[in-house]
Amino acid sequence: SRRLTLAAAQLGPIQKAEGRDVVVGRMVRLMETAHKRGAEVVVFPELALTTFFPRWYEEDINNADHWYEQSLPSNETAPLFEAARKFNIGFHLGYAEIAHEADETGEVRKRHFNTAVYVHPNGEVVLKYRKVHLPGHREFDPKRKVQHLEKRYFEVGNLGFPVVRAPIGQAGPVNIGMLICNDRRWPEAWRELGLQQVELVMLGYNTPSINQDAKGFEAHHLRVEHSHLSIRAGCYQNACFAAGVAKAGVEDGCELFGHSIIVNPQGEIVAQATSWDDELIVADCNLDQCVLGRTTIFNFAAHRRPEAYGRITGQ
Ligand code: CDT
Repeated sequence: SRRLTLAAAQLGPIQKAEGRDVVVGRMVRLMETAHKRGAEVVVFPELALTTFFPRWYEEDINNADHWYEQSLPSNETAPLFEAARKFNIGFHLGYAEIAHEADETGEVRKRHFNTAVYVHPNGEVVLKYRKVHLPGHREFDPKRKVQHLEKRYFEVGNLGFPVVRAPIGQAGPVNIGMLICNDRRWPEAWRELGLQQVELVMLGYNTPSINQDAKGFEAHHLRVEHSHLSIRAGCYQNACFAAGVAKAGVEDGCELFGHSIIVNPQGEIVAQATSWDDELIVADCNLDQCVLGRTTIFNFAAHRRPEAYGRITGQ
């Protein structure tokens, strides 16, 4: 059987004033723990290197460059790459990316994305994804106690939903794909990965415990429930594993709900974080479990009916 020892490395809060060196030190310790527990891959959250900065308004986005990575690795992120090599462990990292590249008009300019990469133990970036579903708003909203300015700080991802076959540990080549935070709530995003036979979805998130738009229509306890529901359904309906990994705890007075999970292709939670701090959860994943769904009820070639889905495909 194809077995993969998968670790999800939840991060506790990162305060606005905290430097990347402190965070990277915490992450390296989690990688060491992951290695000791036999993990072959470790998944870190969305925007793992800093506080969840889209809660802070900056009038001129050019003054916000310090939140982004200009290159990977950099001096500050190099210890992650060194740890990967030392512990022979692949890692998934969510970060804010500045890229100098052409836009749809062909003009080369500075662009900002909410990005994730999977890095092989040898330091090679094997897969990159840029977040497609950006929640929140673009302008300062005086009605909100806490801003959620992802639409200000990021462009919509332009890489689609790639899946690559990457060598991971003893399992050999594994079909890996990524989603970032809000993407997990969109079945279309999961299906894009499922149609490429994804076996492992790496997914980081930063989700506030309080939904400021709820106005009494979403009970507080449903915040975590909706996150888990989305990930479990995505795994079941696309016959894959996922590591859903949170940034957790109170960042500068704003609470993020944690509850990181690893889910199997039956939609079962096989590991769950219990703290709101740095915490490693590990699961032994038998990738052969992806075969049942893929060859029976979710055999897309046999049973899917795209001709009836015109509204979704825009045809
Ligand atoms: N980071 C992220 O995408 N968070 C969203 C919360 C948005 S609230 C405006 C999420 O879907 O979890």
